[in-house]
Amino acid sequence: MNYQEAKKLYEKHGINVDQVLEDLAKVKISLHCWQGDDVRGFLNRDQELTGGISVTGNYPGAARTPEELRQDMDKAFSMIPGKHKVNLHAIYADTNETVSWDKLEPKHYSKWVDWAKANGLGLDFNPTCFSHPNSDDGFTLSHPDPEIRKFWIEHCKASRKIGAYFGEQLGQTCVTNVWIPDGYKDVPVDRLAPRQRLKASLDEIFTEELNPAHNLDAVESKVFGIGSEAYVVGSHEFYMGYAVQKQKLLCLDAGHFHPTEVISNKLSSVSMFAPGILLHVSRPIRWDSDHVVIMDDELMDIARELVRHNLFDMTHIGLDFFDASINRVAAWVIGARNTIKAILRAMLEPVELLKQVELEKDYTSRLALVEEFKSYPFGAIWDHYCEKMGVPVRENWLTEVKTYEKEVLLKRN
Ligand code: RNT
Ligand code: ZN
Repeated sequence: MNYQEAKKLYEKHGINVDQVLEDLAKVKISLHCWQGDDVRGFLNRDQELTGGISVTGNYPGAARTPEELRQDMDKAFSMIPGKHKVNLHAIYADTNETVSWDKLEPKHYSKWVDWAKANGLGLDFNPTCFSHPNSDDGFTLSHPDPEIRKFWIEHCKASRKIGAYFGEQLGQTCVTNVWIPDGYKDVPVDRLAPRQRLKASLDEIFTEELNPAHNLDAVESKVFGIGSEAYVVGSHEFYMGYAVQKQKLLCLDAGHFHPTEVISNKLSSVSMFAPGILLHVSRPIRWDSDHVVIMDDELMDIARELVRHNLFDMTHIGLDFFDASINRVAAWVIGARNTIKAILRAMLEPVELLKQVELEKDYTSRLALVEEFKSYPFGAIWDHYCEKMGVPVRENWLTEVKTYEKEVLLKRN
């Protein structure tokens, strides 16, 4: 089916396809830089990845320098429709200086800002509270030692300032997201004290008011990590409470809940009480495995929630996965294209009609229509959108990735 025919089918249900494509072009995805080099960063390249997260695979071609990482992201963006953002971690500082992580400054990231400006990109930020000797025993902001705690508090304060600098320089709000790995491998006796320390640390980090047009703070929970199987200090309840009380953005990572618990079912509730939401769109397989995002039911349900309740103004959409077993540029392209495609699919559903039949208790029609719409020709609209936005249509991008692999990536090893 061609675009015009597909468009007509949707228009029969009152869906304005031109408007949908205009709205879709405004949706920004924050592309996580850490997919490009297996979460290594540049500050301390010899340090192994810690924090209870893990990257598997040894596909050739990982970026080794900031220049290579930016080159790879440029390539990925040339295959993703729309203007987006890049999500940096503190370990991705672009500097020759040896600088302690509690002393990081905006200047250490100025080359990222130059690049973002030149490419019309926004930037988001994350303090890196792992892969460092001061996090070796599994605790950072909730550490019992005030000296260690202080180090991480200063690192997070520095990170917020870097975020504000991004926002101010780029004229686009930066979301600075705090995630820490703190927790116990085995059943703790005192579950309260670490949480009290974490709260006190966060309070100190957030003391300085920053212009919300430049920087917004987010906090990210988790249910368990490798080495923190029994207890995670920053649990969902902890951060849900914190975000509501302190009016911070709540980050929902799709891999951070029990296997049958989904973040799509949390968005409506969180939207009522938190001032904003940060999404880490990811794909857990059996655990928080951070697989590349595919077009599965949960991705569709996340997209549907955003569309049906029009949560786009309050929700910042970021990706969070790391797969080193496939071409890393392809991983970005697949995950980002799927996320955008899922949002398009959700925008092409007859939301008003569906809400109406539900209200009328016509659950037969609800089920029938939702199921029929699953095979409506969104692919034809998607192809048209890609073409209009000047990016490869369908799997044509794969040829470009293969060429890039041969000409650039394979020469790195
Ligand atoms: C870890 C969290 C966190 C990290 C990144 C690298 O479980 O999901 O968001 O993936 O900060
Ligand atoms: Zn995450």
